[in-house]
Amino acid sequence: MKKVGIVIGVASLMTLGFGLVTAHSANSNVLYAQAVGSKDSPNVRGSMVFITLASGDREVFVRVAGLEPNSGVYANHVHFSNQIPDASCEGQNGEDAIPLRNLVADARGTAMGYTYFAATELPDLPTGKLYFNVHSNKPKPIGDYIACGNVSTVTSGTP
Ligand SMILES: [Cu+2]
Repeated sequence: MKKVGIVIGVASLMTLGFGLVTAHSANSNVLYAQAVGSKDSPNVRGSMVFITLASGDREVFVRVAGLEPNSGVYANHVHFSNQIPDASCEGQNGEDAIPLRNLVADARGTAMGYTYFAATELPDLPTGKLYFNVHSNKPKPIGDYIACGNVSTVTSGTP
């Protein structure tokens, strides 16, 4: 079972040290991932939208479907690697992660999540590739991934 390293808190994020830091721009920036189910969970699917506002604050919206109805709480993260530039769903090789608010499956097996980071809480993002994982909640609270989507970027606004 792949071990997942989870970064909790800003201090940890900062000590992991992104020399790879980009300055805030006046543009808003949108990251997006469409997650598809793993081999063992082909029905799970979802979307993740990660918005950086012009202020530098960030909002993350997640919707996941295809979970077992009322099946509890699911961890979900944006994964990356400080060691390699090309972390991906296929590799599941992003040992670092930005934790998002837990998802809770409803009676239809759907879950929605919203996570907010003030600019000071999450001032910088890694420059390497990112992917979005939804994790199984069994046999342990944060298990193997059950759905994943590689993250792509859309930039808008006046340069
Ligand atoms: Cu994770």
